[in-house]
Amino acid sequence: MVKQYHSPSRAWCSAPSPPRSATAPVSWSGWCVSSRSPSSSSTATAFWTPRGAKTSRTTPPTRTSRKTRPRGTRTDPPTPPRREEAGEPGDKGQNTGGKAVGPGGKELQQCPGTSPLLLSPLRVEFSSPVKEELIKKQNPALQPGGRFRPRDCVAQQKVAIIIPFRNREEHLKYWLNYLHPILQRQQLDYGVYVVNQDGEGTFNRAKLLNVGYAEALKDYDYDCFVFSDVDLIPMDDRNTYRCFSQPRHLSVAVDKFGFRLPYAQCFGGVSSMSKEQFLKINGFPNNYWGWGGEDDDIFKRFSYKGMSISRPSGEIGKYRMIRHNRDKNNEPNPQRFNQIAHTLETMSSDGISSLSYSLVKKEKLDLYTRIHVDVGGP
Ligand SMILES: [Mn+2]
Repeated sequence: MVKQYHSPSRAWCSAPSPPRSATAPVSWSGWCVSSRSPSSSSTATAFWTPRGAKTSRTTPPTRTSRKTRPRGTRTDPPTPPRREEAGEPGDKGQNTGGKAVGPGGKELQQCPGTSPLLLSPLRVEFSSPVKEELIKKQNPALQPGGRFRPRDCVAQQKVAIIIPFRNREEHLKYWLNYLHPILQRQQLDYGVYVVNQDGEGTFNRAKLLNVGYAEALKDYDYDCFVFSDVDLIPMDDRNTYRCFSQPRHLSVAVDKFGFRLPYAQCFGGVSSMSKEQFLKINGFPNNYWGWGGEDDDIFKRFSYKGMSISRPSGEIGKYRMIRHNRDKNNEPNPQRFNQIAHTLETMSSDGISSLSYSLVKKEKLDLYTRIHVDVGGP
């Protein structure tokens, strides 16, 4: 089958970020690329330069060397992102449930809006693979299924982290190794769900996310959902994996895109939303088969329902992406432009309300809950 386009916007997106290593060329399989029609891509602009010191509320000690900082070349940050690093009134998903009792039989207080355990910028690298045994040893507080809750306070939110997955075991180990300590420092009551699409059929990221939402809720009364690609690691633990008064896009400054937002409507990579926000848009579309478009559909769902997207600053929202080649059976979906054009008409009928799948297996492993699902085909 001949692909109709090698979209110009894909090339446009690659421009700001020259390959960092001299290893095999990386094919473009990242999100936030080429899903929009070529005609609209010319309006895409970077939001800000990552350097903006005034974008963060505090100036914590920097652990990464100055040399690793990206060079911001743009000086046109016309649309500053909303900043809600410390909790704000009206945040959704407050954990106001029953009284919890701590180790000494004392009643626990709610955790503070900003965790005192945060380390700020972190060193992230993918040079040496990690062993699962070591990750377990380094995270002794984890409960079966990759669950955790703070020992000394009641977490503000109950967060399910959902990862769509197939054949990326090495990436998953990096993710678990980096994220578990971060999420614990963020004092979240959380669980990690890896949703594996069984079989060799065309990949369907958004449907896997819907499945993760549904299956996580069978385990626990989660009120916040973070949807993350397996190859994205945050470089600053102030980028909290929790929910806000608006749906949030967390991966705003990825190394692969030159630490900049590829375009203003970008919603790919890592995002968070409360249960209420998710239900307001009827969850995610189930019929985006193959690569691309589903994240733009989700963005449009939120705007049609009158919600705006919140984002951390470009400094706090930095990420590293694990380099990889394009996956098999995840070719660009040629129908995506047409599909995105009809989100308004389809969103009420296609979503969590119409989700159907067959659960093959659900395993509570030491570091995460693994869901095996047959999502069918186009
Ligand atoms: Mn990727």
